[in-house]
Parts: sequence; structure tokens; C-alpha cells
Amino acid sequence: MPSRSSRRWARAASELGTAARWAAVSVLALAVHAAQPAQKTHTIVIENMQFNPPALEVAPGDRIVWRNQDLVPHTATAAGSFDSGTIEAGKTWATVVAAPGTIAYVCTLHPTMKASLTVR
Ligand SMILES: [Cu+2]
Repeated sequence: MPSRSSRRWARAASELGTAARWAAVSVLALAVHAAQPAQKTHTIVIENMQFNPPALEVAPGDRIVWRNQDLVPHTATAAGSFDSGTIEAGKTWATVVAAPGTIAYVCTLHPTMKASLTVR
């Protein structure tokens, strides 16, 4: 039959185990949180038939907003990646980029309008 003292030890050890599990869960939650840096929003202004800035570097998961400040419609179109469709004058369109790499995009209405996003 275990002594009163050894039962106390067993119970203390069990409580310690519970505390350790909670600590591990908390550390894991913090690590997951730290692994996902805050999402940034970048704004590309479309003005005078140009994307500004013409080359932009962003992080995976960032949000990109195109703001059309011209008096005519434009698009931000990257074949296979994203397509804003028509962005009317004075309007915005946004997307989130995930995969690393450089994405060239154009305005399909004005093919001389070219720009790129680099995700890294
Ligand atoms: Cu355009």
C-alpha cells in the first residue's frame, strides 16, 4: 500500500504534467502566431496610364490594392495569377498573393501598361 507521502507525490506529478501540457499548448499557439506575420496592404496607384510603382515587392499573404485614379477604366491582369476585370475610374480592386515569384501583369485595355509584383 503506498504511503500518504507517495500518493501526494503522484498527485503533484500529475498536476505538473497538466501544467506542462498547458505550457506546451501555449508555446505552440505563440509559435503558430509568430509564424504568420501581420498581413500588409500595398496600394498601387493607376494614374496617367501607368501603374505606380511599376515594380513592387511584397510578402506572401500580403494584400495588394489597385486604385484607378485615371478618368478611364483599366485592368490589372496577370495570366494564370489574377485578373481584376475592369476597374472603373475612381474605383479599387484588391487581391492577395501567396506563391513566391515574380508576376508580370498588364492592363488588357492598354497593352503598353506593364508592371510586376515580386512575392518573397
Ligand atoms: Cu489601362
